[in-house]
Amino acid sequence: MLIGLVGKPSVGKSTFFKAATLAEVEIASYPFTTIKANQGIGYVKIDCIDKEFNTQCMPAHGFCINHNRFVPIDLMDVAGLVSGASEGKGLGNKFLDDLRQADVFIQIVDVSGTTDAEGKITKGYNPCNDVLVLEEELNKWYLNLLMKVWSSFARKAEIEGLNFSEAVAKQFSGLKVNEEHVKRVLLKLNFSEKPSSWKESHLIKFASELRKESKPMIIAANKIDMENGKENYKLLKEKYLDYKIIPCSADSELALREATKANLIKYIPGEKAFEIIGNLNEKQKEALGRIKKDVLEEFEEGTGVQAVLNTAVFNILRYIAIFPASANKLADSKGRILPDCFLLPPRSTALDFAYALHTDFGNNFIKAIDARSKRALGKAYELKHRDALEIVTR
Ligand SMILES: Nc1nc2c(ncn2[C@@H]2O[C@H](COP(=O)(O)OP(=O)(O)O)[C@@H](O)[C@H]2O)c(=O)[nH]1
Ligand SMILES: [Mg+2]
Repeated sequence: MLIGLVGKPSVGKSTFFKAATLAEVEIASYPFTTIKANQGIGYVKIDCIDKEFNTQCMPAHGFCINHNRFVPIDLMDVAGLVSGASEGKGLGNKFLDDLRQADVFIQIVDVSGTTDAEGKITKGYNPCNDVLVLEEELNKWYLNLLMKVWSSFARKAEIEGLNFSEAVAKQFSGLKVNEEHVKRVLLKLNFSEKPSSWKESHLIKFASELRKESKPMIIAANKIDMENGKENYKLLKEKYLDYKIIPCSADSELALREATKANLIKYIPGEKAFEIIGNLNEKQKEALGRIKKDVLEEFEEGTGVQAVLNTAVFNILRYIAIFPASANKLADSKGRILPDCFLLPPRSTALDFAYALHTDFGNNFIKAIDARSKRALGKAYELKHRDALEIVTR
């Protein structure tokens, strides 16, 4: 799964990215994955199941602090988008190309109102604008791609009697569009015309709905620590009722993670407090004090960075975390306890999980066993968040 950070220049995308991926150890432990310069590993946080089994897990990927399990996800920092990107302005198409593979977008918005539409310093800017501009650019991008192929594509699909949703999903699989997305869009739009006779107005609606389905978005109301932050956050919330909007201070999260790394404080990402364990100089004391008072104690979700990632994965994409585990043995062949945790799409089954573990496990599936209840489960069993299962094969 890939999460794309989007937004105009200077809103704090790179700061968010750096804060969320600040654990170089992790990158080193993935020697065979090629991570592009602007891609890194962030984490979603879940209650680890090790506590229920009275043990301490040893993650092969990610980490666990006080039974808070941090499960890796791929994060991408994208160059700033400005109005006109879909026509090639700014980094234009390069920017959009990067976004193809994302499953969900985090739009970073600067709620301080101190950066204009192009990311230059200003005062009293209304950040509500930025959301509109971004939506428009993304819609145009989808529309351009649709227009290029539409007339011949729609006719061909009709003549050959193809399943329309399947054909569209195939045509746009590069954008991670799947059949479900297309079906939901068609249901919603309920056009009476055949696709081959759709007019531009139909295509415009279709493109924007398909964009919303295949690239859902959450908004990080960043720089909430600055003057006017709260007011502008309120404006955003009032205007965009359909979006999940989370107050955020990427800068504060970065400072907290850096202080943690330097052994100055103990801080678990997402928490509302930290403990001082090192010798702080006056400047550090002052900075951390400000973060404590203006951010951590002020907002329900602390700095918001962890909440944004968790909400994107578990509430927007509705993914679930599944642990491979057997009732009698929680360790793998190397003696590591509960080393793995998989993130799977909603409505995944026991068989899907088997395939996620290994193709052979899928092909030779006999049953799954719930590590908690020791009950046997069939192929079609629908997985629940934090299930712990063993797959029994032939
Ligand atoms: N006060 C404050 N400043 C921030 C925050 N996040 C980022 N910044 C600052 O905003 C500026 C632009 O950040 P950057 O991450 O480079 O933005 P990008 O162009 O979107 O990648 C930098 O000076 C950051 O230090 C925040 O949460 N609070
Ligand atoms: Mg940047």
